[in-house]
Amino acid sequence: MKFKDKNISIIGMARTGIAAANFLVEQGARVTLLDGKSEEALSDAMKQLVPEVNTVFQSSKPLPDADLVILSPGMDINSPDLNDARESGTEIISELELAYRVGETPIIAVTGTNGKSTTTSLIGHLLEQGGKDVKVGGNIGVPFISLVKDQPKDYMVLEISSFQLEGVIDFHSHISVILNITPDHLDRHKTIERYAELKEKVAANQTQDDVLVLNHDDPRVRRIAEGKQAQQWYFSINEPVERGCYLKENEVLFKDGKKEETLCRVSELHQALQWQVENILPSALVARLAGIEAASIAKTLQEFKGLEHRLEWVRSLNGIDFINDSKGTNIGSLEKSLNSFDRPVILIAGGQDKGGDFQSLKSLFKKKVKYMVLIGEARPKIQAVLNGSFGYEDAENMENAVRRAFAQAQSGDVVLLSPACASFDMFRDYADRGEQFKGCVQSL
Ligand code: UMA
Repeated sequence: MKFKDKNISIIGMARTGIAAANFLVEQGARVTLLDGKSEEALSDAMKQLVPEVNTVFQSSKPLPDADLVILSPGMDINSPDLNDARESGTEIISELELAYRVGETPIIAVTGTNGKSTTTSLIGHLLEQGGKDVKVGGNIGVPFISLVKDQPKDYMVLEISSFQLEGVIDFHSHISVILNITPDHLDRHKTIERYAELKEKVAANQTQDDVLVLNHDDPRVRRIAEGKQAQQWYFSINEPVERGCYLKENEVLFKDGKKEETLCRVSELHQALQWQVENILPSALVARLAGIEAASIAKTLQEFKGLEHRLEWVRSLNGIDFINDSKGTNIGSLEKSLNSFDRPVILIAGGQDKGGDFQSLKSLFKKKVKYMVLIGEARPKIQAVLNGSFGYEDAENMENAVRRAFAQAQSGDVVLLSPACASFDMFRDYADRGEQFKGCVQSL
């Protein structure tokens, strides 16, 4: 056991840190789990730990005797708390790297700014329904390390974030998918260039036996192909590609360089998926490359209903559709969601700002949005962009936001919660925000 008797400091006592700590104790390591929060605030989290884990509160500084430091995604690798460990040459890795070093099953890694969760789930589902033995996890909510004990035969399908990629060294996936790159998490990564570099790391260690799936329509993603050894496949909603999946009128087509094959018709899909064709293309492509038959892909796609909190239809009332897109936490996501509708939108947006540039959405707002209800800390920033040119009002909680949006809507309109911000100023997380929205909509 390579971790036996090693002193390991893990930062972050939430899902990732707890799973990593319990795993490493089982491997015979001496584990210290640290968190900046107080013991009182973490009392529930502590109940999930095996007794051998040593805990330290109100500190994110690894112990001086650590042989290895493991970071939860929420811990910035550039934090000054890691300076001593860095200076003493202690290895600092993310939980993603740790789990990679332990696991043996080939990995399918999905990253990008938007659509990761839908694509990851859909790939997992397509593979499973096609007869493969897979597990699905990562940033989607199930730490990778919690999956390695009982490994599937065929694939680990992982959603990967830029936070997790900060701390990888050897991480290698058999199939890497990069969906899109638009500004996000700039409060942590500072520049879009740094953010894009991190996303690119998902393909850095791939060899010619591996596969790299890229979005042909996104110039930032297309550039990643340069100098990569992996076999390159593309997806596009705009034009045919030689090797990959693309949209032609109503059909999703697969081409392997020679012949074309129809995988599904968009009109036969669930409404939520019709709004997300961009995610269907890479999912179907990966499934096909993993050996799943076209007929099986078509059948599974027709049955898939999309994910909760991602363009999720909640209810129709007086001809108004209410859509929960709480998982949309950045500008690119809001842009995609607004473009899904050809009906007037009453938009509920705002929350904790992540450094997004709302100015870039101004012309899209004019085209698509009839009225806006603003929530959360980002309100002044969004108001400054709207600059009185646009109908909007503030709401101090979700109930008021939903009531105000409903009051402005008419039959044929869409009330869309797509915040383009993080949720933590008003809610536990995006799921809590989405649940509250749905609850308020149901009680109208
Ligand atoms: N902490 C410190 N010191 C710090 C920073 C954080 O002690 O400097 C502590 C906090 O006090 C807290 C803990 O770390 O107690 C939180 O760690 P965490 O945020 O990594 O929480 P986890 O529950 O382990 O969730 C993480 C991912 N969180 C983030 O990336 C912020 C989850 O992604 C992921 O689902 C989970 O691991 C399992 O893999 C969430 C997310 O928002 C959904 N991801 C971002 C996104 O999708 O945009 C990247």
